[in-house]
Amino acid sequence: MAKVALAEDTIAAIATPWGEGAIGIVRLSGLQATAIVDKVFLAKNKKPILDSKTFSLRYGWIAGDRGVIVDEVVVSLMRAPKSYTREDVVEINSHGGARPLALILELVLANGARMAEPGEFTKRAFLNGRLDLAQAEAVLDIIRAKSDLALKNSLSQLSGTISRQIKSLRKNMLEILADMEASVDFSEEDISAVSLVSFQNRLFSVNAQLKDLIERGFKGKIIRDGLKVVIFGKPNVGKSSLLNAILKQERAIVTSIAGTTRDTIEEYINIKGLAVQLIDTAGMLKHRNKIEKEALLRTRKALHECDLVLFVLDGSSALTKEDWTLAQQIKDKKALVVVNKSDKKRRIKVPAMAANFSKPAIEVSALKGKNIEVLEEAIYRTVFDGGPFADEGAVVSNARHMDILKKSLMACEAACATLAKKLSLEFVALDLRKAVDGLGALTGEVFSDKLLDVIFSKFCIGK
Ligand SMILES: Nc1nc2c(ncn2[C@@H]2O[C@H](COP(=O)(O)OP(=O)(O)OP(=O)(O)O)[C@@H](O)[C@H]2O)c(=O)[nH]1
Ligand SMILES: [Mg+2]
Repeated sequence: MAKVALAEDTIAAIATPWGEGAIGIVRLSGLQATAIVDKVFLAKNKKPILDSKTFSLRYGWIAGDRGVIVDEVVVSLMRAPKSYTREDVVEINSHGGARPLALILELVLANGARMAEPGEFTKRAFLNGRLDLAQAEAVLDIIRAKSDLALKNSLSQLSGTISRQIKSLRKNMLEILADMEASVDFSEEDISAVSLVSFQNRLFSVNAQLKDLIERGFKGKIIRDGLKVVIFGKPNVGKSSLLNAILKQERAIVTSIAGTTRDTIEEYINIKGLAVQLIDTAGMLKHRNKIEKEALLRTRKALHECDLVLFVLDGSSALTKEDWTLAQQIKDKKALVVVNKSDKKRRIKVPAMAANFSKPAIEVSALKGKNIEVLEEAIYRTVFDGGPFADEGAVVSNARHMDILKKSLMACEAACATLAKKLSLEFVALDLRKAVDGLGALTGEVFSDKLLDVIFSKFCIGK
């Protein structure tokens, strides 16, 4: 990537959320950051920020026209290049109210700063080479993390784990490309069969690495967005009771009347750091009125969108035709069979249920709260069956990154197919080049203004 010259203008924005808070921050970045702040800041020790050391704090006041005090503040300075943006960054820490912050921002804008665009501080960090694109996107994922696992994954991405894997894979591909392009100058006869096999093996290895990244990316999506789990089963088997038992609160209405639950009920829980969305559904098979018709539609939609189904059976009575009909609807989904009401006399056996539906089965009592932790562990394991997350390193969790990986894999597979057809290496190289450029856009080794706009417009102003 070409070295980008530092931007000429100095940007400013309120960096803290709108509303009341203990502290609010107006942040500036750019060549004029210190000079602009000096125009509005009265330091208690009367020394200008311009002369301050980097990583220092100054106490004083922000003053507007004719020296009218706007707020009492602490100003911090981080000089280029050791700052978030690699430019001079000054942060004015004021009281966290909407008025002081707005007035301070107005003052710095009136004195030469420009209002920052969404994500412009992070964009500058990227353009100035402090972060690559995947790392810059991790900043947004950290802010939006819904669970500890998501946070951990994004922090790892920020530290460059994903970028290193992608860059090394791309370097590998560039070497293959260079060797292919060098061979293009030779006639077909001069390229030995041995070297063709070697190209083939090298491409296979690249393909395998891309596939592995994509497969692990499925976990990444769940880490990032949470696991959507639907509680499904015929009326009265204890679906709502199970929801309540997992939540440890009487959230859903439970009665002995079949068809109690109509609307889907959605709640979040945290299982070992994983965000899990639990959805209780209506269990009727046929509707008798408009409400039940809508209830059925909602159940179907939830089933379609979920990552995992808890298929609940009443363990105290024999299986019925209804159970089998519902089982048909989830045969292609990832699911756990939950044999409920284990506190009553058992009429069905857990291993037989696992065999019947070809899914793992667990026995619980929602009423007595028995075996609920075992069920939670099983839910967790459907995502992390290989063991705890810590052993797995960072996984690709960003939708843009996944899309690039999938397209790169398609291009690499096309390169393999072209090679297998014994077409000229020139054509193979053409396919491979597509994959290389795609991966470059993931980390930002290759980028366009349009791509940066798409990425950074999702950030908040001030980040
Ligand atoms: N003994 C026993 N009874 C249970 C258990 N779980 C649920 N029940 C009872 O079964 C009945 C139905 O429970 P719900 O949780 O409402 O069942 P549901 O599957 O949500 O039913 P619908 O909403 O009608 O589809 C209630 O009387 C519960 O008290 C259990 O583990 N043991
Ligand atoms: Mg219910």
